Amino acid sequence: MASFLSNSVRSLVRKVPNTATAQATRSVTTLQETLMAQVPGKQAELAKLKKEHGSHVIGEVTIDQCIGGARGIKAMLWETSNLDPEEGIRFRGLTIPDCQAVLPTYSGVKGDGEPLLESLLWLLLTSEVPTKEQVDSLTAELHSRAELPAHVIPLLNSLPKDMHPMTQFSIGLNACQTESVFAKAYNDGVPKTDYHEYVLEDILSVIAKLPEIAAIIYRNVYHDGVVNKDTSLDYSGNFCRMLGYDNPSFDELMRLYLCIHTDHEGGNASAHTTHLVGSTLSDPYISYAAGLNALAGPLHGLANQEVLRWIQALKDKFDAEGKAVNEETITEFAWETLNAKKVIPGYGHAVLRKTDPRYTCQREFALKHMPDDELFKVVETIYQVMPGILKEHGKVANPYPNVDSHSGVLLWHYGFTQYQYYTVLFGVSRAVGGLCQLYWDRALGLPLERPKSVTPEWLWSQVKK
Ligand code: CMX
Repeated sequence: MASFLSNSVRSLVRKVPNTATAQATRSVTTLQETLMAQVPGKQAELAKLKKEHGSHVIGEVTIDQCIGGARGIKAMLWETSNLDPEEGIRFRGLTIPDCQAVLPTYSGVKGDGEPLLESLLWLLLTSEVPTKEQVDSLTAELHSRAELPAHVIPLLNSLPKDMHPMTQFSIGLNACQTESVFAKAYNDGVPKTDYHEYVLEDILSVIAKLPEIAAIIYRNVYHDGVVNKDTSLDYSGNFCRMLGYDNPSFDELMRLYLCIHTDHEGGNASAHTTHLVGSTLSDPYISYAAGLNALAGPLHGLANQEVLRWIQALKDKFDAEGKAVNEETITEFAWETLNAKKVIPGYGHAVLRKTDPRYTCQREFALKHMPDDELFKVVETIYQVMPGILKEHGKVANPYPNVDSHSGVLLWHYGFTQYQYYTVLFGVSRAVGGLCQLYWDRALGLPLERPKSVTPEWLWSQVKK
């Protein structure tokens, strides 16, 4: 692919790794080759749709939707995944169980263990199920791109330990922007039709660099600041070692965790922000850093830390009162939360109307790996009572649990109890969905996003008509 790039930018593009793995996989069709072959057809297909059916009406907008956070308005093209209210997420048409059945795993045997994050990255970018060899070549490529610019580690080390890990994460990624190949290519005046080639370089580099940024923050805030890598492992396994965890079962959890948090169609705040900021031709580094800031809100990704905080507060209260945590006390605590006009973290969803399949697969992981865990049993009991409570409360459109309701408990089981950090793990994963779409945004030449806003006076004028 480097042959497409201008001379001044080519010098910035990383070299193909000269490792045994890379050499062994030279005969494998690479990710870049796969994409370059797909782009012309996809461009032509979209151009035809726009030309022949551009004026076809696909929805209407009510005043409720206009003042209600644009719920349900179909106004964004998203290639990589689709979210059905009843069925949940499909990644390029595959459900989570489908992915678990067909995507390459660490052992190399499909269905034996969780899919590798690299498998999902390949699937989301290309819509093709990769071979194990292709996945291995992508692992080697990501490892070869992982080095952080020299100024980033001292910067991260200088941040106050009590700064929220998500703020540190966003700062760390923004600071890596010095490496952006796309930003330099844009300055050099490359034609619009070539943007996607440079954006792909950045996307792979951002995804490659995030685990070390995340691990430095974790080790600085909670441990000794030392980060040890093991690049003989896959992306997730190496990330676990960098965090300081060396347990094959935890590696499997991380693989599952990183896969299921990648993408949730385009309307969620982190994906949408990445897409919006990227549409101004900001490069992938700062576009995804913006997405991380959206993920850091308690109604979105921060809910995973809030769930653990809620459960700990519940346990503290009833321990102090000498009461057990059971259906009765959970119900009492839930009503206290609701009556205080606060949300039950980990429950509800803007699109889903059933239990989130990302919750279900985490529950299955818990049943397999930690059926007797005390906190897992608490989460199970909450699941028994909470939908009924929320239905009785009467406001919530979806009384069922979402992904954030279960993730923290699994981490806690392995001694990963620093829940203020949990959203960073979500952020490592969400990069894959948001950035794979960003590749297609530029490959398909999608324009600046700029919806029309209206004033309250204009809305009144419409009603009075
Ligand atoms: N607890 C209490 N009230 C809730 C609630 C919950 N878990 N979920 C929704 N509600 C309330 C809303 O605040 C809203 O109240 P108002 O009418 O007073 O504003 C009402 O019920 C209707 O909301 P909704 O249509 O059901 O849900 P929204 O699409 O507006 O919001 C979400 C979706 C996720 C923000 C909301 O369900 C929520 O706040 N959940 C708790 C936080 C959470 O778990 N977020 C993570 C979501 C997944 C993710 O992005 O990571």
